[in-house]
Amino acid sequence: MPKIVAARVIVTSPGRNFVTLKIECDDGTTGVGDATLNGRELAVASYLADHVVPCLIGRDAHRIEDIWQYLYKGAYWRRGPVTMTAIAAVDVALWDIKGKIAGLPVYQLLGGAAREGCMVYCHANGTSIEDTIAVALAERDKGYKAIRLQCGVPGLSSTYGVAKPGQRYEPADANLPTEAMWSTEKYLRVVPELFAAARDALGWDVHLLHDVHHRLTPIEAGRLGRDLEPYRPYWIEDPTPAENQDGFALIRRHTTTPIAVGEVFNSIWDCKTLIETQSIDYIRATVVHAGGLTHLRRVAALADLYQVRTGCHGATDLSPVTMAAALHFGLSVPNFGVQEHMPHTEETDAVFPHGYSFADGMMHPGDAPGLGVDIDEELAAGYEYRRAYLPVNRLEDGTLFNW
Ligand code: GCO
Ligand code: MG
Repeated sequence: MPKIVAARVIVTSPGRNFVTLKIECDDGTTGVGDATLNGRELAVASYLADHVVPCLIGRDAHRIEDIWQYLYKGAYWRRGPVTMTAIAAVDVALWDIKGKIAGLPVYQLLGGAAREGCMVYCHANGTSIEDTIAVALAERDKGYKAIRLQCGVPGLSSTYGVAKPGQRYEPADANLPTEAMWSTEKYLRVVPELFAAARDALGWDVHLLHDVHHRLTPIEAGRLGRDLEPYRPYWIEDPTPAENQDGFALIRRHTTTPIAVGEVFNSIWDCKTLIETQSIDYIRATVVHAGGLTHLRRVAALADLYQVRTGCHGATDLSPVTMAAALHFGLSVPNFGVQEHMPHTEETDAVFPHGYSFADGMMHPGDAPGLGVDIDEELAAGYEYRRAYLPVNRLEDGTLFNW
């Protein structure tokens, strides 16, 4: 048996913060898992280093399910983003180790390729509709078959999903949270105009997506979904906060626009009602925040019973280790829908050398044994952690609102 002899938590900031767990076995085999929880990184680093790593030493790295159950049930305190991100890091590192020992890419261990590649969607954003469409046209020329559209809202100085001029979109951009302003009325006017302009410019052969980022009430979301129906969006994402899951049934009563949700979910219990009541079409829970490959495959299996497809979160705050894991997952599950793809910076890519690739709108994890991704610890050591928060959002009268 490959015995776990060491596990290190590596915090690095090549342009943004990432937490990585590296597990080492007595035969020299190593595996990596992403443990990044945007804006709360050190909480997971401590959970791992102080509470999980001591329990791993001496265990058989092949017993992935047993270790998963040990960390989940054995902690007594179940679920929650910090716990489930820490468990995910261990789980993914163990799959990496198992693949390396077997001499097979992880997707082969998960049942093999169920398709040729994973369709990915990219981001097109701009302060105006025109700028957003120009970016979307350029992204389509790169081969993307699915594009997420976000534009500035006239009357609001900034909004979710729109980069500052000349920069890439990076939400966790400040030492203390910056404050943005929100108006649902102004927002609801601009999105249908954006989609109308996009269909005029891009035609009908590309999937168009949009992220509402938890900002509407269910009835407002129903209205947006209905207003967008003529433009046939692939989905609207996070139309309303998902704590009250009954709200999604209300959205369903008013629109046939497909609904995606789940990037902040961390277990199958967050997904269960929404899936079983067929209130959603795509589940966006991710490998890193929902307990790793072992648990996300369980979510996918439940979703498959109800024809709900996957659409995993893949923003730049999820490291290349998660991207690799997501592609092994996406290639192998029967009910894959689409995978989010926000390319990382060159600095990040250099710290995490990887074998996954993009061609013709699809991504493939590559065929190296294991995940096909690693962390260059020497390079990582040169990038010191710096605190970085997501913004907060207020209504125009100052009321704190959903970011
Ligand atoms: C997305 C997400 C991100 C999140 C970010 C938070 O759909 O990609 O909504 O933009 O805001 O990952 O850390
Ligand atoms: Mg989102």
